[in-house]
Amino acid sequence: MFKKVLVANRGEIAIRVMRACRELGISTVGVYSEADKNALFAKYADEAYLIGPAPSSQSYLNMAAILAVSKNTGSDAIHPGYGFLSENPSFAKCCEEEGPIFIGPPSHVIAEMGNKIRARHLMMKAGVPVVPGTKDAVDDVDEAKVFAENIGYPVIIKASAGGGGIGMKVAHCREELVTTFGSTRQMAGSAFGDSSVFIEKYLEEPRHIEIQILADSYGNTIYLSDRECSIQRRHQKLIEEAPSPIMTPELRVQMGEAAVKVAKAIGYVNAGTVEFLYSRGDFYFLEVNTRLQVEHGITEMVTGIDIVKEQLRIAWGEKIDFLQEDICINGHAIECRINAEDPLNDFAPSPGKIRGYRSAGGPGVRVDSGVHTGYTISPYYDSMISKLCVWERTRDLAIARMERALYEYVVVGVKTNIPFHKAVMRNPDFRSGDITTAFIEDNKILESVEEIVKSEAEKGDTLASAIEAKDKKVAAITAAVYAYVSMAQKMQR
Ligand code: MV4
Repeated sequence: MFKKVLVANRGEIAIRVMRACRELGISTVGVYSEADKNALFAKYADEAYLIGPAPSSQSYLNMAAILAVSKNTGSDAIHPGYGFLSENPSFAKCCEEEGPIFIGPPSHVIAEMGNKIRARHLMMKAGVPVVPGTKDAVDDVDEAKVFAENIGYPVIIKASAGGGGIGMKVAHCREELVTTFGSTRQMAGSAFGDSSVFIEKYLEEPRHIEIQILADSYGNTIYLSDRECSIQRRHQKLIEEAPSPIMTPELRVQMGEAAVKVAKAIGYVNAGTVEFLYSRGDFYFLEVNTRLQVEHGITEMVTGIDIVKEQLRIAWGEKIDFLQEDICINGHAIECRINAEDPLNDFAPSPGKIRGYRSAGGPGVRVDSGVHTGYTISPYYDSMISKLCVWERTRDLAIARMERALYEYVVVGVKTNIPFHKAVMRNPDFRSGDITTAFIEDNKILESVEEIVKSEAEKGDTLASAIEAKDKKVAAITAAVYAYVSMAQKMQR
């Protein structure tokens, strides 16, 4: 097994990867920006090095600096986590050419899946259902009109180099198509240096269901659980669950086998995710995420497989030591992403110092976090401060457990989206499993969040005045004490 792994990431995911390394007896190298000098992950690493100023372009995306640390520390491999360099084919290629081993798929797979037109071609060839759409790039607006009017509006125009919701626009009629077609191409050109776009039938209110896969270098490819990721806002997922409330044993096999077909068709190795849209009983291939995903933990909870350890073993050249039939889905897991943001102010980021912090715990609760009391959330990075995951035998029990955990979770000093999650857990549509990607817009969820925030604010008035007290030390202690005391807060229904 590797002796030393460099983790080219920050925050909770850096810690998650280092935990797996530690359990496997691998020593860890952290890299951090000036803004993260005091961050927990940099302390957690066996050794850690400054790689540049706070902006990601100069630190977490700085390939030369990261490769230099790798070389100087004698690291055998690099784990990129998610975001940053995780889906950058040039970085993976650099690693392939100069060693250390890149813990992820081969660079050509990352590149091919980054090209959505190419990905669609490969899927069609492999016999995997794709959304009805153009086979190739559409270069002029007349061609776009012909296609759209054949298949019927609404249609969606997608940049071939886009993905994850970036570089796509919907057109509901001819007039909209004409303007949108030009603007999407233009945007794609300037954002990705590739203006090619393709067009698909736009599926309204689909569900977003994805399949976690693992593939080793010996042709063994296995699907783990599916995940329902429909509760998102502007392509930022907020809540995920495994399995999807609509999943049946038959559909799981169908989608799982489609995902394995996808992986085999492209020569996939390591952990990956195949995203599908599900609408009215049918599912369609969307894209492949060639990285470890934020929400991998819920799949770990329902399968018992440690996905990060599997990534390390596969990259080291080991065979997957279990079979498809060994995988069974046990119970139900839900993840709430805890973000430092204000759900009542358009989810605006709320950076600053955490004055009091106590995360949830107890049976069936997993918290992956990179923060603590006294930690300052930097405005330079995304606002996620932790992932709260719960497991229980059934979906109803898991929802009750999540609600309980959310009431235990205390963050003082910055605004968080915890009240949003509380509102969703008691929302009747969520509870019945009736969720689509339009959930947040459709559901008057924000009114319910407002109510929760208001009633908690009344209780917290004394706290607020303490926090604002001039004596910072007194304020911090008060906040920390409050964090503990509020554990005793009764859950309101
Ligand atoms: C779509 C779609 C409807 N019809 N394609 C957004 C993210 C990217 N992976 C693909 N996306 C979509 N593609 C067709 N033909 C709706 C979305 C979409 C979406 C997908 C998954 C999760 C959330 C979403 C939110 C809005 C739109």
